[in-house]
Amino acid sequence: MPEARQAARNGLSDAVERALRHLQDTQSSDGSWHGDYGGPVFLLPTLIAATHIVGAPFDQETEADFVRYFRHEQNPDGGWPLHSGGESYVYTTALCYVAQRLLGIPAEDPDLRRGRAWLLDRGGAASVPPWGKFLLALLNLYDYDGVMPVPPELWLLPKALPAHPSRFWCHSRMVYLPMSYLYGIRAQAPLTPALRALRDEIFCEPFEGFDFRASQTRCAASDVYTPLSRTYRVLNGLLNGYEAVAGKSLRDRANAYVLDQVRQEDENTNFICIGPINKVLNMLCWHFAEHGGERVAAHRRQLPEYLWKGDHGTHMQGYNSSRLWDTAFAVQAVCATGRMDQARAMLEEAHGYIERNQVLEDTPDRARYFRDASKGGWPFSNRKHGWPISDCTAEGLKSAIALQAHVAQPISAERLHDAADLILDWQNGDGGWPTYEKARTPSWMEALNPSLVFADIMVDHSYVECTSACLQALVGYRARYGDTARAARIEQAIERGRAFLLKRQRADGSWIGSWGICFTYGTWFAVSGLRAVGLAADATPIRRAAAFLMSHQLPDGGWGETIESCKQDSYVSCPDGQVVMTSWAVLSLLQSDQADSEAVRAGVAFLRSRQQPDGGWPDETIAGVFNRTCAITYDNYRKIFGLWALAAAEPCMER
Ligand code: LAN
Repeated sequence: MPEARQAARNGLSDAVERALRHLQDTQSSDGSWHGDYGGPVFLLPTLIAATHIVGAPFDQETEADFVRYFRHEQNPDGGWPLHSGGESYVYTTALCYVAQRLLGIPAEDPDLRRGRAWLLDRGGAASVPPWGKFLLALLNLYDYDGVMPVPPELWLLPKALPAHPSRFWCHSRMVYLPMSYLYGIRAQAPLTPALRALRDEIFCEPFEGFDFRASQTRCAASDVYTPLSRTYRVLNGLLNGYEAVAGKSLRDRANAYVLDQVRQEDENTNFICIGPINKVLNMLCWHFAEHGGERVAAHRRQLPEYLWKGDHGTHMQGYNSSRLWDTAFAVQAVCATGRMDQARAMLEEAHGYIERNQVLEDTPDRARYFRDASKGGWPFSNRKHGWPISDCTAEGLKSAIALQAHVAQPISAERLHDAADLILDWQNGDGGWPTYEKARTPSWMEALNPSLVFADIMVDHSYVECTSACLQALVGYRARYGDTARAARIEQAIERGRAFLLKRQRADGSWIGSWGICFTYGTWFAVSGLRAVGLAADATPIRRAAAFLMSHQLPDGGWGETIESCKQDSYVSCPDGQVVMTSWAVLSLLQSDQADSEAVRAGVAFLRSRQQPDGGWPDETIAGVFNRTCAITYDNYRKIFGLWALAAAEPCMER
């Protein structure tokens, strides 16, 4: 055996064992892995604003820990970033400033002074992007004249219109829903001395007499990623015209319609809601509609689902955990080690979590509430949340199949058939898979994105990651249940999905990722998907992918990308290798004809050099992203993908 290979091999199985044990040691009692799902900084101040309006503060200890979080996230320039570690935004600076004031920090506090100076230098509240202005209006810190109109009546338009709100990507739809109600009733907190003081602090001009209407579409350059389209500007003019003449009876009807939709979303999700923003806004709807009452209380009871107490304070997470997703990956990483017997107890527990958290029924009256089928799907977090997702369903199905022979009570074939059916139904016309729902409107509807801060929020496009995961799941399902009634549909779906992935490969051999940073993530998914559907390790697309990855390997043997890759649409390296991205790159190369290469050996050596005595890996740059601009933390990725990459490399190194 050549010396280099021998060196690479030495101790590798010990590293795998240690990583495996670390995974085992950190498994939660419910069989899943729990970790921080933070990162976005705009969530906590939104929550604090809402609880202030509702008049339901947190206990003192928690509030002090919120402040600790804000202090930790503040940038040296005084501002607050959109996501941990990012550059300062006017949006988050205004919101974090206001939230801390509401928590009782005085305006003269030196950190708040710095924050205020940064904000006022960039135009103050008038330069806050639309969602921020909306929140300020709720707090009575902005006039509704300065808020881009979101009339609830749009929900009453003919459903066949491509711009009907029911056709938006579900996350935008579910945020727009409560927003349109709150806008429709011009919901506003009563003006208190504390709020009056804030009006003097966050504006560059006196609040009284300020031309709010003219400020509607104003936004600081630091915050703009997707400028308002001309189409939206025209639409915004029309909506303002409509607002001037809107009649009471239609408004009342629209409000009642919207509130019923809000009610159904709350009930479908056990008051967790699809995401953190609509969670908070739905709670506010009930505060204003029912002046408190049982629904507000039910919302408050579920708030802890979203909170995470970390080393640097307590914050609001981007979802009510990533448990199902992480558990499905953890299972696959363990299976890659081949040490099923040794890991039997851990796998049994993990399987239990996956089994208990499959969604077993559709939501009630689902057509009326614009919901696709859910039965058989898996969510990202837990069953209580209730919204199944294409790739979470795929990863759930893959891991359930992988564990069938290793657990006492495997999930029934019926339930796996349901999952396969759902995956088949979700495939988009272009052959790819969306996140939650089959695309309901053409891609050009992105022109109606009013957020300025995010991209790709209007349409549930087809994604490389979702497509790859669904293809892998269908291939696994076909191998296990080849002769079911769906066989022909599966063949066709696989063919179309494969064509989609091939078409999305870029000239440089990479694929862009949308939910992880960035090209290493997208390329890992695409390579795994294409290999699963039958491409050979030396097929041209796989070779091109390998060449792409190898061209970005860092001198330390690792790979690392920053969120700038997502924003700029081209590879932007970190100075040093990162464990998660290195793992994705190694896992991709291992599936190519470069499995036995210096690049892989150096990647594995990098991973081993970073492994800690307990078998885990230290914290590093954020690996997750959404809507191109906002990073989100996947706490468990280091230990899961680190293990997976080492385990997958083990047999190659031993050849
Ligand atoms: C998520 C979390 C999970 C993620 C994956 C399953 C990993 C992905 O493969 C598909 C997309 C999905 C479901 C996803 C979409 C966008 C979400 C919901 C998030 C990143 C978590 C938070 C984010 C949500 C939009 C944040 C709220 C902010 C708004 C702009 C509404």
